[in-house]
Amino acid sequence: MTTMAKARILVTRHLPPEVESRLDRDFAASLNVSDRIMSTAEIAEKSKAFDGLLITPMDPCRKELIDALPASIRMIATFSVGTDHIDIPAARAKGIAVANTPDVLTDATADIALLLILGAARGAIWGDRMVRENKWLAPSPTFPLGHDVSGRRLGIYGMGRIGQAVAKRATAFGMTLHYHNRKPVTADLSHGATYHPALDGMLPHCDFLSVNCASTAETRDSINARAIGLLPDGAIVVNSARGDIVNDEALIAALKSGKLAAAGLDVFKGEPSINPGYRKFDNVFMLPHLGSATKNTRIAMGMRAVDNLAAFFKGERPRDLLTGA
Ligand code: 8YV
Repeated sequence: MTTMAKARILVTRHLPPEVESRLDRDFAASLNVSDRIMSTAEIAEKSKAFDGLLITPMDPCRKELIDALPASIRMIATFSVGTDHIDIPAARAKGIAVANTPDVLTDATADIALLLILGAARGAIWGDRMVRENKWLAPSPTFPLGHDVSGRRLGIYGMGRIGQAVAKRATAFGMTLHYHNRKPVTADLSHGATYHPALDGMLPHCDFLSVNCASTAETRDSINARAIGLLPDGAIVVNSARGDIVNDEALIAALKSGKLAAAGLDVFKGEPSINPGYRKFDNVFMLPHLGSATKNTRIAMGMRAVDNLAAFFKGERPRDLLTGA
């Protein structure tokens, strides 16, 4: 009987212990328990001794890195649903398989989108600050006041799995739903939301705008000054997708002018070094990219990435293959 050599996997970041144990058991894995950030050059250099990479969105896998990868690397599994950090056409051209981790983080991320909506509208930041900093001195019927969520209109930009899960939750708050997506989704998945084939057509209907699309050449910078200008006065923008879909300067200007009543942001262009302009606003509810950040979700993401690696190195088609025919 011959024993197949275990596939050699370079794991770029520290993953949940359950996931690392499995990687250790089933692969010849190089773990990064100290969570040291590796440069692109270091990943390329180290890759010479490996068959596959398990990366995260913090490890940009642009054409430069893909082109520098040795022929031994046959698969890149990312610990994320988002794939904007990977040049998929370059990987495909080089015959490298790519897979992501959809589904398992849908609920956790949609929960965060609702947290952003509620936190931004109801004053989670200024409210917390009043109590924490002992500024809650004279309770008043007229101060402070937030904004209603129930009965208001929510526009969902991107009606994929996460957008649909946001829609499902928002119905429980009595929100009227609108969505923009490249294609309409079936009635059972849209939760009664009205479809808008163009983003511009949806924006005037959004008391709240929730960004839930992928970051692509088409969506990047699409929530810019022009788009924000199409929102009703006093609208609230929340983003739990990718920071670069929103133009920071335009959003900050709209918060400053009062065009927007508030914002809720879990993701930022260039994170973790964010546009410092956001820090000035008490009506901007911010989180450090917590969309998928629950223990169980992160374990499930890791297991899904490992499932994809296991299938590929067994000669099977990984469930979440993005480079297939
Ligand atoms: C990150 C995400 O993967 O799935 C995505 O696209 O942005 C997140 O879930 C996570 O923060 C990386 O550790």
